[in-house]
Amino acid sequence: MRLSFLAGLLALYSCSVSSVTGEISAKWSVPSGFVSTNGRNFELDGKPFAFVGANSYWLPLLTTSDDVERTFKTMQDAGVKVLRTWGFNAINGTELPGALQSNLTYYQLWNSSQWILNDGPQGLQRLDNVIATAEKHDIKVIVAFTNNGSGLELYINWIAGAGNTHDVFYTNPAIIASYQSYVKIIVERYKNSSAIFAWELVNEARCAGDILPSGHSCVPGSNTLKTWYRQQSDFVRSLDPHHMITTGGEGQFFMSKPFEFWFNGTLVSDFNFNGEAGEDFEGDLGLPNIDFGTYHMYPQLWYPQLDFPGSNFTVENWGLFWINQHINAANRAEKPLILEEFGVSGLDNKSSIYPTWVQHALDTKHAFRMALINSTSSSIMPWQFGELGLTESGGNRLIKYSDQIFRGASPNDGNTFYINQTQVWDIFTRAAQIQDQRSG
Ligand SMILES: *[C@@H]1O[C@H](CO)[C@@H](O)[C@H](O)[C@H]1NC(C)=O
Ligand SMILES: *[C@@H]1O[C@H](CO)[C@@H](O)[C@H](O)[C@H]1NC(C)=O
Ligand SMILES: *[C@@H]1O[C@H](CO)[C@@H](O)[C@H](O)[C@H]1NC(C)=O
Ligand SMILES: *[C@@H]1O[C@H](CO)[C@@H](O)[C@H](O)[C@H]1NC(C)=O
Ligand SMILES: *[C@@H]1O[C@H](CO)[C@@H](O)[C@H](O)[C@H]1NC(C)=O
Ligand SMILES: *[C@@H]1O[C@H](CO)[C@@H](O)[C@H](O)[C@H]1NC(C)=O
Ligand SMILES: *[C@@H]1O[C@H](CO)[C@@H](O)[C@H](O)[C@H]1NC(C)=O
Ligand SMILES: *[C@@H]1O[C@H](CO)[C@@H](O)[C@H](O)[C@H]1NC(C)=O
Ligand SMILES: *[C@@H]1O[C@H](CO)[C@@H](O)[C@H](O)[C@H]1NC(C)=O
Ligand SMILES: CC(=O)N[C@H]1CO[C@H](CO)[C@@H](O)[C@@H]1O
Repeated sequence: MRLSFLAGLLALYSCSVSSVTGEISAKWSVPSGFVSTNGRNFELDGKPFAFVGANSYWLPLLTTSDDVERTFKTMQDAGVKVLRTWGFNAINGTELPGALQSNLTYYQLWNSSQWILNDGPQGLQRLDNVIATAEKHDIKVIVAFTNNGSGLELYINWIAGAGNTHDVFYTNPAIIASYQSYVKIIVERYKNSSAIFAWELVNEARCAGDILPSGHSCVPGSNTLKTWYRQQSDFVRSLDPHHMITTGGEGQFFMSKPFEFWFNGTLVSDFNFNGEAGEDFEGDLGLPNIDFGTYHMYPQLWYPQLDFPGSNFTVENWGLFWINQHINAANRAEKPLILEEFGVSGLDNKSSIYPTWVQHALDTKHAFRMALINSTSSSIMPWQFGELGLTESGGNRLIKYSDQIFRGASPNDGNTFYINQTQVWDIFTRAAQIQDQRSG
């Protein structure tokens, strides 16, 4: 069933329909300045909204408002319209002394099965500043509620205790209640703000974590993640009728005939298509309160064996194939799509591979059901946006979880690109101009 024709008639009314269940979730009169969906497109104040976005998880960790301001100015000048950042920063009680000393941002402090909220100047007030500065620069923000590893496993360790598997996060009622009490605080804090683009349930959910393994009940076909996505998206919708909601998933499929690839003379079942990771991209996208699809793309990391003789695809071609699979699925679901994270390491790899990926993602004509159609395109958010000239603490304060600010440059995990790397920078600023011309 499809009702997208209605949305064209009623500019203030947008609705999405799950073809799987036939359930209807109508978002009545989205307030002005709020981004919503209209069929396969995003829409802002009744006009199409296509964009190039930025990922900068470290923005709320900065301690200096000038550095936040400076970063948003660079983004705005580059044509960035949407920022994705973390709405979580949880620490262990044992980490508190170091956090206080280094001015590390933290929102949740775990020292028992009940975390303590920090909404002070070193806590949520830093996220407030990021959202307010985004608004000033006409940039919308995607806010994620927790993270696959670091964030989610604190809930498991403190509530369910040691010896549990990663997937109890999705099923343990006390963990779900604790997660929801945090989500409620964040959503209610910013629910009136047009600077929020969308809520994101978790970054990169999988059955297994980086530390804890998966249990026996999170398997292909168990719908563990889909059930959780449904519960949590319904919960967020009950708190906030207007902002969009998405999963934050990497976009793995659960296909009845999963793709395989040749490796060293053997055909290998591909975890991105066989449901083993936990997601079911098409099924999840069909949920009534999942407004658009997200997918991530790191073929270089996911298939290190690609450099091995006897594999039958390249990093670049695998990316084009992955983009195609998601565009086709989003066309079937009649929902918009964001390539929400992607990256390769090395400047040469970036400047040779990104142009083809970006062009393919942004393309609005695709072969679909044997015909060339006006397709959903895929807005893009490369991982990750870099800023130079930061002033903070002499520019070398340790940032939690991974990287450092080095000589004023924001954290560089190998995928970061900066304005001084013009060959890469220009790929995205040109793409931003194309997206801008398609927007109202
Ligand atoms: C954590 O709990 C212990 C024992 O309950 C207490 O002594 C300690 O002060 C707490 N630490 C923090 C950071 O709240
Ligand atoms: C932490 O912030 C305070 C107040 O802004 C400042 O005086 C102090 O130097 C900062 N400490 C570090 C380690 O950056
Ligand atoms: C947090 O602190 C507890 C108690 O000190 C410890 O057992 C646990 O490994 C720490 N880390 C995480 C991720 O829970
Ligand atoms: C949000 O808007 C509603 C209706 O205008 C108002 O009652 C409420 O106080 C606002 N909440 C915040 C947090 O600004
Ligand atoms: C690699 O080979 C497998 C098995 O023949 C095939 O299913 C798959 O599509 C191939 N991949 C590419 C990118 O050509
Ligand atoms: C490839 O296959 C050969 C022969 O079976 C084996 O000796 C070799 O270890 C394999 N290489 C890898 C990287 O799996
Ligand atoms: C470029 O990509 C190739 C193929 O994945 C990889 O082997 C190489 O290390 C990359 N270069 C850099 C500088 O990261
Ligand atoms: C496809 O888009 C073009 C340009 O926006 C428009 O003229 C054409 O009517 C559309 N075709 C269909 C089948 O919607
Ligand atoms: C650009 O800035 C980064 C970060 O400071 C630095 O590592 C790099 O050498 C600079 N120049 C180029 C061309 O990448
Ligand atoms: C499985 C998975 O998605 N792992 C990611 C979890 O998040 C960390 C960053 O916190 C990434 O490095 C992992 O790749």
